[in-house]
Amino acid sequence: MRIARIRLHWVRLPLVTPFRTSVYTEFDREALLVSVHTTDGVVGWGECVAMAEPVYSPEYLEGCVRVLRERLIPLVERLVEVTAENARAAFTAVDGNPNAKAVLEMAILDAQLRRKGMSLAGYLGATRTSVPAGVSLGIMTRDELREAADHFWNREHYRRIKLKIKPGWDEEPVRLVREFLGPHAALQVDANGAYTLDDAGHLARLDDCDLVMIEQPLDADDVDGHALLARRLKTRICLDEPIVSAATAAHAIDAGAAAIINIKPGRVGGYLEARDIHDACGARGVPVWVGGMLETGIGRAANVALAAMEHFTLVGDLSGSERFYKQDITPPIVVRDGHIAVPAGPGIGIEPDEAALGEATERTEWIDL
Ligand code: OSB
Ligand code: MG
Repeated sequence: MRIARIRLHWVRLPLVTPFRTSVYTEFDREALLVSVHTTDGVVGWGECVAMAEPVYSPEYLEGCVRVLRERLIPLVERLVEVTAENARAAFTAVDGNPNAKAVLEMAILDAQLRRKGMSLAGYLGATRTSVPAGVSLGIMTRDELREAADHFWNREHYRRIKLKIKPGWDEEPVRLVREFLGPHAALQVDANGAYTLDDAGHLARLDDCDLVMIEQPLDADDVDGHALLARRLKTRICLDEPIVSAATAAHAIDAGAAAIINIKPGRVGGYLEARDIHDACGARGVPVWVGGMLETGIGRAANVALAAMEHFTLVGDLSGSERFYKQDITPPIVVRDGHIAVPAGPGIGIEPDEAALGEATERTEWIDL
């Protein structure tokens, strides 16, 4: 496969409601889509999930653009045969920057699979034909929370609810939603690193709420702290931010810091590394789930394919398009009976809707190879 041109698309999608975590509030999703155009006329799509500002990880959108333009695209240009596997190997010459690597690897992989007529799920060896939907609810008022829980649980039949928590917004909303949903609903929380080890006693108060997990209670750097905290909690700890590779996942598990791993392809440098983390966790008997980054239909479709793999036994942050967007840039991802169908078409199995993409696009840039 050879690539003739690559196009960067800056898009902005207003969120149906602001999304608030312990560290930031998002009103619009600013995303970067990358399309690779092969010499034989195939187009592959990727979505960069870095945020506009470095709030969740050190990467941010314009930094990704610069790394893509100046480092990663030139590396692809030098490949004799362009494949996702070869691009991944070439990208090791660049330190860090997983979101930038992931979007280009994804677009190349999509083109490569479309040329072969193979689906991403098929390529990953995934066998499920649908995956359960899960929703991540930001920090909001009690009334809004009750309404959101009612909407996603009772009306949309989502299979799992995740609450963003922080000091001052933890035990009360968790008990409120637990009571509202009943004892058997899959409920979990994500602190995005908002606590310290001194909060262990306080966090132990959540132990009787039967949470599926607590995600990233402590700072991303503090793997040792999570291992200590794990001994003081009954609730299982899941790591998100610090897991950047199969090696870091294995280390965190072996150190007793994580009983569960959240896999986000962007955070780990692409779907190939995501697959390796899945395999490493599976070998250790550690369940995994697919995390979300407020993806458009492009990123969500690919994440649904990933979630169809064997060891993704916990429900992911996989919601329908309408959870975040009034108008997605693809035909909408739909939740039916609490599940999302795994795309069966070639590549990621979905393409942007031209009119919707045009509407959301602020500018584009062509790069000739
Ligand atoms: O920690 O999982 C997180 C969004 C942005 C940054 C970090 C996180 C999230 C989410 C989004 O929780 C969930 C989703 O996309 O459905
Ligand atoms: Mg998280």
